[in-house]
Amino acid sequence: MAPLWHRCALALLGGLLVAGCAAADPEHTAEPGNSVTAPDAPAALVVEVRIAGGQVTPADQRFDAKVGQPVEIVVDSDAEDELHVHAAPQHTFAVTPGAGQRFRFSVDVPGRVEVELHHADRTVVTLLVRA
Ligand SMILES: [Cu+2]
Repeated sequence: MAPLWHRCALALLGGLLVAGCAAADPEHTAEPGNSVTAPDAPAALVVEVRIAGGQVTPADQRFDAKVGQPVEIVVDSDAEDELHVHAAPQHTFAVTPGAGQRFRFSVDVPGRVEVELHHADRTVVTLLVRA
């Protein structure tokens, strides 16, 4: 009786362990939420942009970035505008009045990438993207 109980417990334990491992894998690979699967993918570059009373900050601030690095533009605005990322492919985001609007993208091609506000007619950020 004891050996039988022992075997069942082991099988149960083994089953739990296998289930645990199987469940952990897809969770892990889906974690970053983008197509970059390199284990040492760089952390997101976060840039805060403020539009208030027709004034825009920053003004053409330079940042270094890497190909595939997530870039997040966080916008506080009192006006509607259009955020335009001059990358290939380009990205256009609609800015509305409000705080903490998050626009996320990554750049696939190395080079200079200007991020503009079309209505304010300002370049807020230039990304220097390296391979
Ligand atoms: Cu533009």
